[in-house]
Amino acid sequence: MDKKFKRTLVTTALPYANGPVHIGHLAGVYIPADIYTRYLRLKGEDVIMIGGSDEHGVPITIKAKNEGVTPQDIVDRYHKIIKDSMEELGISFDVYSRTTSDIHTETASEFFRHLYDKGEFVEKTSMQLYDEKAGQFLADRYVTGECPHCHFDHAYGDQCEKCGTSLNATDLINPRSAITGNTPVLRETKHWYLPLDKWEPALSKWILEGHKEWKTNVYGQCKSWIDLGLQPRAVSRDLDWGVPVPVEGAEGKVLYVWFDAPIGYISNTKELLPDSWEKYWKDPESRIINFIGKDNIVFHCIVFPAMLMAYGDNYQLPDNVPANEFLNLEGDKISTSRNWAVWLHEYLRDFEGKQDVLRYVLTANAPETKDNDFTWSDFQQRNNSELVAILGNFVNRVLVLTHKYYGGVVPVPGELTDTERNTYAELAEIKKRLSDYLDTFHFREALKEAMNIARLGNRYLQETEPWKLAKTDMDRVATVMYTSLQLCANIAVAFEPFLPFMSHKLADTLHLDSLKWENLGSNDLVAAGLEIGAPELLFEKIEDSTIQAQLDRLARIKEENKIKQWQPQPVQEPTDFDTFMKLDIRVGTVKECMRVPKADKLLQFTIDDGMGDRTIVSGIAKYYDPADLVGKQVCFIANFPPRKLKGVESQGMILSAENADGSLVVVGPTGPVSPGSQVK
Ligand code: B3M
Ligand code: ZN
Repeated sequence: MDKKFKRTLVTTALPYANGPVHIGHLAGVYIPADIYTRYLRLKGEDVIMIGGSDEHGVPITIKAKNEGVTPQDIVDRYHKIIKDSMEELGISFDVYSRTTSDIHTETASEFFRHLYDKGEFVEKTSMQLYDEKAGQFLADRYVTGECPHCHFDHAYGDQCEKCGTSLNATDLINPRSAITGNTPVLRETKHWYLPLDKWEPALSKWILEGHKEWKTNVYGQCKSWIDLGLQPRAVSRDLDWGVPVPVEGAEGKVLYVWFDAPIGYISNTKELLPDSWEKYWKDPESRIINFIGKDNIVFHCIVFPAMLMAYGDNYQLPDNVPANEFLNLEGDKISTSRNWAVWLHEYLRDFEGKQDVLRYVLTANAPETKDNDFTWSDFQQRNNSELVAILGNFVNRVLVLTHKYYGGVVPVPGELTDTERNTYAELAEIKKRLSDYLDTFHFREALKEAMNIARLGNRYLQETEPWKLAKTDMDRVATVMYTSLQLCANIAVAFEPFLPFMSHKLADTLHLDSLKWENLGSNDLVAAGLEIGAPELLFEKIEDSTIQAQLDRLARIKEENKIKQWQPQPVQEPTDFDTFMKLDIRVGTVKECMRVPKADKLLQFTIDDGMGDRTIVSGIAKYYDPADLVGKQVCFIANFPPRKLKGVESQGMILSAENADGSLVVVGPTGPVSPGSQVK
């Protein structure tokens, strides 16, 4: 870092309170921000991390409508789940607030009013989509239709999720109202626009010339936006949920959610530090880091900075915006509406006490430079062969041996040999790389370096073999155990940003009173003569059955989604009665039913068709227990030519209906019928 800052404000994207948070949010935003903040705290820097729920916007009102409750009910419910679950995961916010708070409403209103009074907005009357049946304007996600760029049929009025283009609702081809399904009409309405074009030269200079060090994905997106030319953007909406536009004659209008949400960073800082919040925002010796996901880049790098420049009053622009790409789940895009996610609050319930495992896996797999995939088998493998086998194993061996040889008291070391000197030299190298990676937001690589301390420890034990030395040279054992305990203490320090639960547990066992980054690399963190705590396992193996339960859950969700998305087949070409009459459909009673050997799909029926016994083979074995069908009446086609299936001659075809999930249900009369009756 070229410039030394006095303090840092870490902001985290405000999650929409229309659902709980999932692993995608965590890997993209909250875990990296928490690692970074904890690291700065360990360095003794002045840093605060702020967050809160984004409680405005159309998705929340749509959800409320669907459930027949108020938007406030929705955000109250999810704000609590989000706040509690993040706290339980150890995301160490200094404040986690919400955009329905009074302080936010005031701050956002004042911000708008200030720009309004300064003449920073352009007022424009335009034609907007209006749903006559619902009696309201349709903003953003209230409209769906065809994307004018990629022609995806389910684009939203603010963005096409297929090609990522940001849209205006009126750009959509064949727009439909999300409330009533009606085709909306155009109606005139007035809104306030922020003229981004005015700020284009300043933004271009600030980012394209001034921040070449930003991540390439972030810099690249900003560049293509600026190259395309910036347009004025509406900052108000015709809605009844949000911060009211604080201007006379603006009844029924609220601030656009993306106008008020980033101001939430300011209100949250105010809430935390009512008297000193300004120094984090306005002192050039402070810096602001925005942790976000890639879909939020334009708002944080273009729109909000333009708002801050327009406001003036020394507001600082972010120093860095280390946005991440997306995390997929088992190969598919995470989706709140399709329930395709691992939800944090459910993880915490299913994997009690395993916060660090999730933090570890999501950091090791963070989508820093490209989209990445979370799979449960990778989760298990990283736990079992990295956390248990490398990290937990090293620490456990050291603690157990210290208790075995010294009754848990740290021994006085003898002369150091080259082995110790090389080990400490390597530790110093690791610290340097680890710090560099953390300073530059490369958290995956940083985590690998932290793990290298445990690897170093295992190698050291392997080389010195204290369990063999114990038979001949207890002086040497003292040096080895002393050195190994120092490595354990270094692990407690190095892992604090990543795995705080493990780190603090280990620090307790070793009675380290405070963890400081400057202590990393030291060879005297645990003093000789100190009695350490009893060895406790830091990690435990995760069994196949636990993983299978998660995979089963996902398989069930896939099935449910298939059923939800199921639509009846279109009706076939017209036909006539004569064609129908050519099919001889009859009712028969099942006398016997059994599985066909070596054919897992087939059942063999003996049917009483009124004239005698008829054998029919049918591919429904997956859906029925044969015994359940005996005595039932079924419909079958009687005049198909016989054909052989797995060696059995089938004299007809039993009719069944295909369900949404693909399962088959046999069709029969609703009341008793004489066997052999015709179906007409
Ligand atoms: N709520 C969008 C999101 O969750 C939005 C972020 C606001 S940050 C000021 O993707
Ligand atoms: Zn598109």
